[in-house]
Amino acid sequence: MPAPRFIQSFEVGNLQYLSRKTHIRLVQLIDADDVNPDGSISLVPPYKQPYDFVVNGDSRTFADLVSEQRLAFVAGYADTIGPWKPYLVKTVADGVDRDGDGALTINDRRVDGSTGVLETANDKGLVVHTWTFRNDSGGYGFADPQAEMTYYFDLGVDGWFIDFGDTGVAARAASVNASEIKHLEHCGREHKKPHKGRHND
Ligand SMILES: [Ca+2]
Repeated sequence: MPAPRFIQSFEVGNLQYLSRKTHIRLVQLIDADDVNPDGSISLVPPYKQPYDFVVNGDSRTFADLVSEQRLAFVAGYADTIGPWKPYLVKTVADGVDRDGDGALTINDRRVDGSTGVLETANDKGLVVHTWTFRNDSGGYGFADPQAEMTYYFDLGVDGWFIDFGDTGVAARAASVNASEIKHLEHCGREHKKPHKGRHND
């Protein structure tokens, strides 16, 4: 069985075009400039909008794409969304040194749980991959990279971008969803959610 393949883009128009040309799964990547202390998403060019929106004078931002209405729009041409992690989990910089190292970093942020984007995307039939998990770069709200990864799997993400695969495998095994993930991998994830008939060509 061939390995799963994905085509991903931070733009929209090319994915809409490809949705009429290929059965390969398409991923709408969703970027941002930064995350604000209150957990809201910071949108500053060139990380504010899909570049084809910039060119076309379309005012919609990356953050607009994760509203309930716009996730339905994305589900019309893509199988998967690939949002940056802070779109899925809200963390707040509240000045508490949670890891006790005497310094305030992103690791210390308070983890407030799901933003709801993951659940809404799933409701629209979209698979969710998020990024990027690394051993050598602190996570928002987590000092331990493996704990951060397990948290996202517990929440129900379907996949992630990771530069340290061994940690990812261990984090996945530790997730409360480990048995379900293993079952889905065994059975194939091609049609976790029914397609909506866009591949009729
Ligand atoms: Ca600290």
